[in-house]
Amino acid sequence: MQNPDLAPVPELYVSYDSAQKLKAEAGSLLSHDLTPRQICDLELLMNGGFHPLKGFLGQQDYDSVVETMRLADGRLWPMPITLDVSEAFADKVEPGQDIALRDQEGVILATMTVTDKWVPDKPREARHVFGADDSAHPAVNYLHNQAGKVYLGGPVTGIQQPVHYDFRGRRDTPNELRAQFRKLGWRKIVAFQTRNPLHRAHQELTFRAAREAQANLLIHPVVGMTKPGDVDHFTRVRCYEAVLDQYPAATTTMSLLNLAMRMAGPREAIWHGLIRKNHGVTHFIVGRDHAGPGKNSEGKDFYGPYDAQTLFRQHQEEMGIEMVDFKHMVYVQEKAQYFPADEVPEGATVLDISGTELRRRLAEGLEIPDWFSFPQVVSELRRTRPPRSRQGFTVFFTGFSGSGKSTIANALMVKLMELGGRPVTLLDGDIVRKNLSSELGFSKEHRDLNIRRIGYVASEITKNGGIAICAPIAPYATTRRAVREEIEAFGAFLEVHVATSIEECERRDRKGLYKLAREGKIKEFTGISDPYDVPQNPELRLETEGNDVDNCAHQVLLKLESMGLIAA
Ligand code: PPS
Repeated sequence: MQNPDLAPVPELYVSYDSAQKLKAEAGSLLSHDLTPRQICDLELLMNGGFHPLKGFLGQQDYDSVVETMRLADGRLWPMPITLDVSEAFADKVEPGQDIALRDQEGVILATMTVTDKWVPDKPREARHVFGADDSAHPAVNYLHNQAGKVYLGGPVTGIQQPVHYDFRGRRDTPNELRAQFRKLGWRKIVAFQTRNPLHRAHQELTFRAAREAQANLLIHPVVGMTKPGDVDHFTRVRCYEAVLDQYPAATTTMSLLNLAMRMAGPREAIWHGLIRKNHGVTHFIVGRDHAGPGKNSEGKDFYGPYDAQTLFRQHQEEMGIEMVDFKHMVYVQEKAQYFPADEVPEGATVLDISGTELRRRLAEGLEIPDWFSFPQVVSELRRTRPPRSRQGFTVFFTGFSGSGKSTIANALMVKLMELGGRPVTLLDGDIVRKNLSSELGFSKEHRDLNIRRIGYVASEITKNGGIAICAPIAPYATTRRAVREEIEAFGAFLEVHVATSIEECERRDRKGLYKLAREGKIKEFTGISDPYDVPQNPELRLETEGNDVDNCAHQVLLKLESMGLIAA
């Protein structure tokens, strides 16, 4: 497959003059503040990365994409690109109306003529697009717990690109890449998609792919949104830059793609292929478990390791981009060389380090061998991920009022301060309600907001190498999970369920609140007249009945030690 013309792909931007005019007029339009994921989607819609889409999907296209991987007119498009909004916002919009789409600073990026407004069947979307309505899948979790309840669809008029202050020289629109390929005379280009740092196996794989396809190589990492818990893109780009020296400059280039991944495995592979086709690429590498989301809630993989290759193969002709497929690459000791797993010489010694093992070695400050990665990459990763005993972390106590959370949290704080080495902050339920959340009550909405605030502060503390100890009731599992995700981007999260029964808490009734709750004088009281989701898999469950405070705090210390977070 060759790319004979590399003619520009259609963009959705208007001319500079029209953009100025539109910007001025848009002052009077209803504004939607885009979420980070919507900004990524909008950027690729406007710059042609999502060609042939002309805007956020309308209902007919959405239904068709969800069920058949095709737009209503039959063209292949596997991913619903939708503008989700809150019910409150949707109530203000009627089909036919123009709205302004703004970034988080309020800068107008585009306008959209709303043609459709509907409430999607999210479980159906989850089942069709992601294979299961299982919130262990990051995109399903996003769909149910982050995305708004209503979708708006309609064509977009692009005013300006989202602004990026980082790695500007490394970001290219589809047409910029096409122009670059045209200028260099590159006709066959194989793209490598990645959301991970490049190690030696990846280098070998990309070399082989370029050789096999007799093509130039585009390293095309995703820097928009990837899987929660991934290495942040700043670190990754520094790693890529370090490895780029190992590639022949005349045949290889790197460009950053501001895509928000969905981790949809096979469907995502097709989507990635179409996006690369729009960037002027002719060949696309699909390896093992492409865009895999990890394990489902039963501990099984969502997709088979080569499902993405199978689906891609079925559609590559129609897509106009050819797959270069690879088996998992492993290191063969005797040959001091990488091989695809199915080409390993018989009887040879195979070495491999999985992603989980690499994270463990980084976390524990253990050796990462030269055959596995490049010294510059390892040192970048070590700078970002120091051993766990030097990282920040959060201990998050949850349980009923009067369960003993605050008392144990206080004891733990003192013990950690005695150990020294890291600053410790206690975000106790009552303290937070006094200082951060004084205006909030106990409705679900207010409790969620309260916990989100605690999560935000704890994540900042964790990011900066400190210890945050939180001790709110935090009755909702989905909110606790959201906080966990926010914090795990920077360090460990230890959920401790203080499992004192409601009967015991009521019997103790230290603050006299249970009595008032029973009398109906306090409404929405957790455990009496309001729900509490018992944590299913906390890192630690503390039974306080018959266990003194010192012992409970000590159990937390032992857990922290076993996780490598404090020195033994
Ligand atoms: S939440 O749900 O996590 O936002 O709750 P939290 O911020 O931890 O606040 C709990 C403390 O507020 C007191 N209180 C109530 N708790 C539960 N339900 C109702 N309706 C309520 N009204 C007041 C109670 O003393 C809690 O303190 P702790 O430290 O948990 O005993």
